[in-house]
Amino acid sequence: MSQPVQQRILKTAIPGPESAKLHQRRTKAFSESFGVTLPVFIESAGGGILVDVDGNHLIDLASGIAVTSVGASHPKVTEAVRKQVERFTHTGFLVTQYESAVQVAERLNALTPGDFEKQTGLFSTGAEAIENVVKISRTYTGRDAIVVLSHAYHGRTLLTMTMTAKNAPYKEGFGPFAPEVYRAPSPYPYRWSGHPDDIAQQAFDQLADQITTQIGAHNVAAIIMEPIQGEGGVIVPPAGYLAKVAEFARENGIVFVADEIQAGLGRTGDMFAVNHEGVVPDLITTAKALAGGLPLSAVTGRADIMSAVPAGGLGGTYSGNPVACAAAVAALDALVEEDLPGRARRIEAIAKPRLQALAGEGSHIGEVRGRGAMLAMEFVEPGTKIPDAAAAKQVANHANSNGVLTLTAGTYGNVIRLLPPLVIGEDLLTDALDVIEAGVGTLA
Ligand code: PLZ
Repeated sequence: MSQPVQQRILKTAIPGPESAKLHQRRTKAFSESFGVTLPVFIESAGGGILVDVDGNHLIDLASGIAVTSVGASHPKVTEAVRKQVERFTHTGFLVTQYESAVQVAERLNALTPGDFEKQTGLFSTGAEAIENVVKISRTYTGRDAIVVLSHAYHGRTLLTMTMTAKNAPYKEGFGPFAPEVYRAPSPYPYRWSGHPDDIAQQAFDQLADQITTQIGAHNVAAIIMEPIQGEGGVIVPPAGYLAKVAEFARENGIVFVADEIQAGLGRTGDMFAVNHEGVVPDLITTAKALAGGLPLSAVTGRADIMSAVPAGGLGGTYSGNPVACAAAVAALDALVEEDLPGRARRIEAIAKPRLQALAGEGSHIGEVRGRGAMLAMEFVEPGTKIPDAAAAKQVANHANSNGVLTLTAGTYGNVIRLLPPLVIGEDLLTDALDVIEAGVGTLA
């Protein structure tokens, strides 16, 4: 099927009657413990558009949480998937092998920063990649402790929710949590005071002090951080912070891991977010954009670390599923051939100034931040830095009901994120920004 018309079209209220009917069935049949941003049901999607069952064309500023960077139906991806499902859907890479898994590994080894020998392991979800990066780092170092940051998001499994910072809804009632996970303060330039250089130094000093005096550097297996914290509110660390941490890790035999599951693979305007700062992690986790919408995740990095676990120690029934691998080869090719990091930079060039124009004196928008197509606005009570989650919700609701799908985020729930597919057309993006501007205009 060809891509839907790349235009915002509203035929009914959002959600429309057909979506409402399906949602009623959902409410009865499907666990109510899963949230939903906008209770519409989708019939087709591609480029920057989602078409719902009422025929509305919604502009997609969510990408299914930073997944469909190449769009939800990139012709190369759908063709690769179609061909692969006709050949076979599964063998189990632990049982018998196929070339596409090797191709994905080769591509990731080449695309990730660092001119040393690299290897990759494939899994299915982001949380699984994080779980495995912990197993790998512990085996390699013979140490237990894992250091993460405040505002971090790493997943919903027992270990990864332990590593995630925010209590509700991710952790509330789900304890006891996994042991040996320690949390250092994340530098949050908007909410910390002082020059960014001082904030970087201060945050680093606190992390180093905590590791040295409370944990013992010789007990730390890995420091794991998002180079831009996504769910936490698109928090960009001050320049120099990541490099200081990477250096400290190197000096102390600690594996330095960048969780690029949300920020990686072109979204921030470079292939990896760490590249903006020239930081080379020992290991990088990827997922989301990796397979153009199919579930696939990876851990990539130094070959000696990646093969530290004895054969048989890593894997899973579906790890590196062949349909997902075929999709990933196509999606990674599209990412490079269509210069999607360049498209992300173009999105930033168009969107950031428009959003910044809405901030300023007396505004509900305290800060506009982010890189590439990973942008955000933080809402506060005017003239203060008091988080205003209601304002963010009001603007998001306005956008959603006018056919622009937006996501909220942030430890305080007061951030609106823009995570459009990198292939979104400029007219669509401009139209979406007009709607957001009108939404901000509804705030008293
Ligand atoms: N690491 C940096 O952003 C997933 C979570 C959505 P999974 N973020 C979206 C939700 O509410 O469940 C994420 C991430 C970073 C790890 C993960 C986890 O990836 O594929 O959701 O397991």
